[in-house]
Amino acid sequence: MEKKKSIFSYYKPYKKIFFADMFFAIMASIITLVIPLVVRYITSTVIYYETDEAFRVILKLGLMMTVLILFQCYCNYFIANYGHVMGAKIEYDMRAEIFAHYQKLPFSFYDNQKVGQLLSRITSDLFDITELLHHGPENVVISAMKFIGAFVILFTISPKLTFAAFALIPFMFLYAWFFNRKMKKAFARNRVKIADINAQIEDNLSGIRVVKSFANESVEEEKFKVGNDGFLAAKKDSYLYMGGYHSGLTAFINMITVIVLVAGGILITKAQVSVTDLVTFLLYISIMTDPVRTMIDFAEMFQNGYSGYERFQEILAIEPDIQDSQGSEELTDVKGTIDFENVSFQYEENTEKVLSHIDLHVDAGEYLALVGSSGAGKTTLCNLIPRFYDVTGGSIKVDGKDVRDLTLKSLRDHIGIVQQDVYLFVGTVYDNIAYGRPDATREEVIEAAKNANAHEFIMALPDGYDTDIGQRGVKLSGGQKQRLSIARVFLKNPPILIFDEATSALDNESERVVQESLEKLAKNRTTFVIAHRLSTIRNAKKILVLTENGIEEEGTHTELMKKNGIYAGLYRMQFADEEV
Ligand code: DGT
Ligand code: MG
Repeated sequence: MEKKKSIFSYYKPYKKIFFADMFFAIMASIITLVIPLVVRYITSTVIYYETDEAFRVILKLGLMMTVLILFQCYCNYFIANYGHVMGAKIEYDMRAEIFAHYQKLPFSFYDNQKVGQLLSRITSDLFDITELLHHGPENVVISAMKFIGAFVILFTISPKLTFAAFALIPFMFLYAWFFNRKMKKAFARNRVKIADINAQIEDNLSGIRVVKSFANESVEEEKFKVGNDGFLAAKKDSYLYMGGYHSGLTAFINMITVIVLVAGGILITKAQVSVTDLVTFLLYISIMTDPVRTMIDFAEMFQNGYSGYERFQEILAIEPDIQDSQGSEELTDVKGTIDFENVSFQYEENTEKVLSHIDLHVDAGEYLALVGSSGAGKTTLCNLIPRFYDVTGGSIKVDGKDVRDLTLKSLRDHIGIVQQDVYLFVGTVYDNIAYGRPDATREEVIEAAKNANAHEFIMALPDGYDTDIGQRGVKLSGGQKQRLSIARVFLKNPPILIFDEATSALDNESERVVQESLEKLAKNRTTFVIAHRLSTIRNAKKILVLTENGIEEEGTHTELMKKNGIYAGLYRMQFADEEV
């Protein structure tokens, strides 16, 4: 992947709009500077013309100013419309880039991240960045033009009065800088507080069923009050500084007016400036004080935008550690033999190994069951085959080829997994099954649902296959969700299958039906089945017993029962449970 991109590179596709934006910004500020000069020309020169002549000239000037103002209006319109659109387009590009990057990052990345924070990278951080990218250059140009322009024009009229007019500017700047910083810090605290509140609300609403089952509504309200109080306190703080900032700046501007009036008045009495000069100065006051405010805002915008950009780059700089290696080949014509050769695995450095020295050969088309106590590493072992994680020692081979030498897409296209925690997307039943193979026909989708013993319950839903299942499938039962996720894999129809507790949420009757279709589907496919209910795997050709020490027992049900070891113990225990 390319190294850190410069922030300017995002302007590249929009160079034309960018320069047009700058051009119109310059034009708009020039017109702002020119209008008072026209006024000055009228009050100093034109009014002394002959009446008719003066009338003509004033009308002409009025017309010219109207044209200028119309043009300025267009300039401002261009900046506000196309400038913002450019910002939005840059935001679009950046958002697409970071979203695509999220898709590439491996499981291990997401294990240690909070979804809320990753979300804010895409939303609020990007907004800050594009505000800076769009308004930043334009604000700098406009402010510099106005400030310097006003200074130069006034200085040529009267250096003394210019000094008086600009005397307060440094103090105004310091004052604005101080209050703005305080204010923005307070606003930043607000954002943190509101983020806390949002997180709390999200947590509460997702767990609302638990809250109610414990009748803990008042406890939740108490917890919420703490966050809500914190937010109120932070807001009060920010309004304190906001009040100081705005009222102070207005006072400064008014004070500058007073100073100009006083100094101008004195200079008029000494005949060093004219009334026209004084009027001109008064007209320029807002033009020269505006940039102070704008530049202070810009400093703030720059800070937010740039730190947002750095966070954005931080994410983009994370190389997905699981990606296609150089010269990786496509997996085609899959037979389905799988070999674990001395495989070891740990999730993170300096943690205990979850798997160590696993050796395992699975023939193509073999039906293999994995049993073992909770936490033994069954799910982990299966996750290594499609490279959700890479082994930390040894290697895994599919059809004799190391999985790390195959393209991820072709590898995963040939493996179907029903995961232990079912995840369904927002949408309809149909969409969720079709996710297994987006180009499938409706008949194929229904066929898959029938095989997963889901067709009947789907038809009983209000809109059948087009029923909306709610967020994460809340409108379905646990077993119904599981059957949809099985149907999804039936539809995908891959040569290698992994069922991780796929039927654990089903009643005996549905389990038997799904089990039958599973076994039908498993014919001629390499299949891994993880099951706690040992009755479901009695037919497996090979049963592996996984413990902390690795694979401790291996054989068919009959062999393992005869051996009278761990498996036999587990089996008898369940059998005894079922007797009761
Ligand atoms: P189960 O589903 O309860 O029957 O248990 P298994 O056998 O499927 O266990 P498994 O593979 O999910 O977990 C094995 C160990 O690895 C267990 O001590 C928890 C740990 N583990 C699982 N997933 C992660 C993970 O994403 N990150 C870290 N650091 N550890 C994990
Ligand atoms: Mg598991």
